Amino acid sequence: MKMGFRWYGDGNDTVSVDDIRQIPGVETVVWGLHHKPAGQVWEEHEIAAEMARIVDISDEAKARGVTKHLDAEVVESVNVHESIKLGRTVLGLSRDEAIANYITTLERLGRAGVKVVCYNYMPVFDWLRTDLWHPLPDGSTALFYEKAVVDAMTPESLIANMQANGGGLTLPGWEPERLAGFSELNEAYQGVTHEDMYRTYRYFLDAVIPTCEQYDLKLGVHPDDPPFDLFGWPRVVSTLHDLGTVLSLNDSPRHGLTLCLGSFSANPDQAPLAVEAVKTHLSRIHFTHVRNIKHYPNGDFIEVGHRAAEGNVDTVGIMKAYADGGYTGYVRPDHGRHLWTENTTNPPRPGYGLYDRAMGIQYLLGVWDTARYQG
Ligand code: DNO
Repeated sequence: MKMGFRWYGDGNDTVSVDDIRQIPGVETVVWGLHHKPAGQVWEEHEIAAEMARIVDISDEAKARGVTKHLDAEVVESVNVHESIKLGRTVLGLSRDEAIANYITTLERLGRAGVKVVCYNYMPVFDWLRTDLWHPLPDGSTALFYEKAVVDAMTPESLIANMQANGGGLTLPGWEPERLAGFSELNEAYQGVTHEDMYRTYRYFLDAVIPTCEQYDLKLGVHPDDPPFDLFGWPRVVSTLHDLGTVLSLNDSPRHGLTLCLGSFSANPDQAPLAVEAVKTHLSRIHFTHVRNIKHYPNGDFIEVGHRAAEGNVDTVGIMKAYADGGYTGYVRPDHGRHLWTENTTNPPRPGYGLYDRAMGIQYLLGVWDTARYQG
């Protein structure tokens, strides 16, 4: 198992690579080119420059005696263009052009030494919360999903809300280019069924998996967040059953999961199945996000610290299942709360504060080490 930490890049994150290096146990920086719209090819020089920022130790750090190297083997995410999910030309790009561009990006990432590429297959937009800075009594803040707000809102008002909440930083999955084409997309998704989405998904996998075989790359799909349909658009990577269906679309071991147990568990019916999801699909889990959320009876949920007792996700059972199964993929903590000085002087990217994720890692590694030690 290799522990990672997500980083959005210089000038795009309040955390630095040197901060990440200080966290015990972290070996991998999970990165992306966040300015690239879905469908566009990633340039070789951009890939090389970003990877160098992660892997290289600055002269100043070298002078301090730093020797710990971080690697850049995991990319999150290379976003899938809507034309691929819809199976037709949309936003000015045809499905086959978008797939050709995706393949070029995969080839370049593979040649540069990347091992795992995370992506999602959600229609129109990525993750969704109603309050990115929900205050908790102890002074911390956290991402919050209020069901009644979503039920009462139009997709347009939700978009405006997420953009206003981003603290000036573009949120991944909520890129202006993606949202600019919103009406066209909304129209294009009318009448699209879950079966249609699985059909286009199989077509996509059949096209890209040979490149993964060639370049020793693994693809990991991230579950829908939240894991249920929104505004009538079909989400197909939501439940334990869906994970089985998705994996059956292509038998190559290169096609696997980025199993985010927080997203998966946002559905209260599925949360108790999180450990089973790990055990069932262990050999196809290339990357995993382990975090905790707390459900409220009215359908709301809030993100909490990683400790199992804080919420409804059995983070102990999950890490033990990985350890007992001899998991060799990548792990990262996820979200948690915004704490301490972060909330007042240096607001992080929503869900990506330094402290709760760093503490979360120590908790996850504690369970892992204990399970491995006890054999
Ligand atoms: C949110 C993240 C997602 C995730 C993508 C993967 O914080 O978990 O944006 O990176 O869905 O494609």
